Amino acid sequence: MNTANYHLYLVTDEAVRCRHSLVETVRRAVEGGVTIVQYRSETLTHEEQRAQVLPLQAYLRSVGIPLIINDNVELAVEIDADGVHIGQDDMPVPQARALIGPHKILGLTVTTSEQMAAVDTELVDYVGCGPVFPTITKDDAPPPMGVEGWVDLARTSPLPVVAIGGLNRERTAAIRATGLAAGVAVVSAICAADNPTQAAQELV
Ligand code: TZP
Repeated sequence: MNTANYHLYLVTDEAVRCRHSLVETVRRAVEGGVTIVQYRSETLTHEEQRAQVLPLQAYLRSVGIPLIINDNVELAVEIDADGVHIGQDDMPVPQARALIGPHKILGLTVTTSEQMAAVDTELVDYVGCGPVFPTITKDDAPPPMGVEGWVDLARTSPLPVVAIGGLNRERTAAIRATGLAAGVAVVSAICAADNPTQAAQELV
C-alpha cells in the first residue's frame, strides 16, 4: 500500500469560486496545514486542465505535498502526478492501477457498504467516503449520510478513510472525534474562504 498524510486534504474544483488564483489559494492553504491536494475539474478540457495543473504541480513539488488528479487518469500519467482519485463510475480500479503503476496513490470513492466490501485492498490505497453533509460543490452527489452513517461505513473500511462533503470547522471536529478518519477533505471551506490559511488552520 502507498501511504500519504491525508490529514487535511484539499480538493480544488472550479465549481467553487476561489477568492485568489488556484496556485495562490493552494499556497495559502498549505501554509495553514493542508497535507495533500487533489485537482478536480468537471468542466475543463484535457488541455485546459493540464495548463492549469502544471503550475500547481510545480508549486506542490517545491514544498513536498502530493498532488492527486481526480478522474483524469491520462492526465495523471502524462504529468507524473503522485496519484489519482476515481469514483465508482469512472475508470475501473484495475485499469487505473495498471496505468499509474504500483507506486502511485490510488483513491476510490465509496458511498455504500456493498462498495466497501468490494474494495480491492491490493490495488486501492485509501477510500473517500461521503458526502457526510449536504454539499453544493458536487451536483451529482448522493444524499448525505450524516456522521452516524459515515461512522457505520468507515468502521468497516480495510483502508484509510477520508471524509468529504459539507465539512466545516465544527463538522470536521465531529468527524475527527470519531477516531476513524485518516483525514478530512474539503473544497469550499478553504477555496471560498477570504483567508485560506486561517481556514485551513481551523480544520487541522
Ligand atoms: N465528493 C463528495 S462531496 C464532494 C465531492 C467531491 C464535494 C465536497 O465539497 P465541499 O465544498 O467541501 O462540500
